[in-house]
Amino acid sequence: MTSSVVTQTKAGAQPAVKSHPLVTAEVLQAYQLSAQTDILPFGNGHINQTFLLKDGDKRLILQKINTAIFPSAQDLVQNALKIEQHLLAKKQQGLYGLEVLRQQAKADGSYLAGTTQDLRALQFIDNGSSIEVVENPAQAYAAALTFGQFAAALADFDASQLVTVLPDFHHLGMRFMQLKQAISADASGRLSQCQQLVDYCLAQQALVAELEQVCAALPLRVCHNDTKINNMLYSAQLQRGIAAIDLDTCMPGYWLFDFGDMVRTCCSPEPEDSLDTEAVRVRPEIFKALAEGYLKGLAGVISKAEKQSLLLGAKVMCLMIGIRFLADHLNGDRYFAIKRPNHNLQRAQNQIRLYQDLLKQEPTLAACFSE
Ligand code: ADP
Ligand code: GN1
Ligand code: MG
Repeated sequence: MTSSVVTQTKAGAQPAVKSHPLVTAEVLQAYQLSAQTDILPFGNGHINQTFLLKDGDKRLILQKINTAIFPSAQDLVQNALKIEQHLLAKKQQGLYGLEVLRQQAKADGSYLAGTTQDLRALQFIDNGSSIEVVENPAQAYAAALTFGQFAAALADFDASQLVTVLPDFHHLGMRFMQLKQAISADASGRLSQCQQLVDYCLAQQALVAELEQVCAALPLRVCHNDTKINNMLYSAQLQRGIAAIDLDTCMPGYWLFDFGDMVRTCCSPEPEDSLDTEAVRVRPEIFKALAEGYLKGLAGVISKAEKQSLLLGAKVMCLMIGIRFLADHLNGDRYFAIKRPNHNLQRAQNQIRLYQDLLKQEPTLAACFSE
């Protein structure tokens, strides 16, 4: 079993440097940081590039937004500011106990920096820890409670204020279409290497209709849409959640997606790219703790139909990310950052294995939602 990787956000995992091609003197100055600032590559995100900036006691998170994926950095910041304002108001009324992720303005009051205006800063949330693998049910409960409380606080937020930055992000039918396009193009000549996995995925398309039918009866909600375990922060000793972070994908959706992504990233004892696929499985005690934590966070807000849809969300999210990794492998790794050859294929194999174990355990896991 792989032990969890803790990124104590007080210190970066990689050595600090004093200069970086992206973090120029102008950028530091714009955010009122000195030329002595330490720059540390930070976190394990697949899309954006994240740095921790340390200037004496001052700390900021700086991110280069991947504009190949998020074409408008401005839209991301505007969405995040609206969510921030809503959560801060809730906090003031004593209705939200978590830290609020806050965008950091530059000295001139605007938010974006850099020659291509794709850098943005976030206030550093102190004493937070993020992990890659959940170790026990208490950690799973805390993560799900955090995302549940975040969703509950946004239940009365007017989602039409948000720009849909990634249309059809969790549209399973569209993800199958993208996989089929990648198969037809076979742009990197990799199809023959993974034909079996491709065939298996294509045989799962019945889930598209099932999902559409279930969603038709559910309310549209403001969703986080990327509730993987490293997109929340724990307290230093991992006893409780302190914040939901990485709000770039906050858009209208269904809560089953957010629950599903938690199952996807918490239930396995292995990280999503582990090569030990034999060890990839759904730990039922973690699943149960996620269900309890999420339902607690959403108590009084979540409907019976939504509650009954959560297990489907787990299947959909494991399958969907498997398909996305596989399509990206076939396309030549154009979307998700990779650290080794065949990384996306390995991620796909891992996540499909998790999906298969979910199918196997479905009847017993369903008991978590029966009252
Ligand atoms: P990406 O979009 O690339 O996934 P994230 O916004 O998730 O980037 O940030 C990457 C990591 O940086 C997180 O997993 C977390 O460990 C850390 N992090 C991000 N924002 C903050 C913050 N405001 N305070 C403390 N740590 C943060
Ligand atoms: C990406 O940015 P990050 O690493 O938090 C991706 C998610 C995937 C996840 C898989 C905008 O999340 O949808 O589920 O990788 N984000 C985007 O680990 O595509
Ligand atoms: Mg992230």
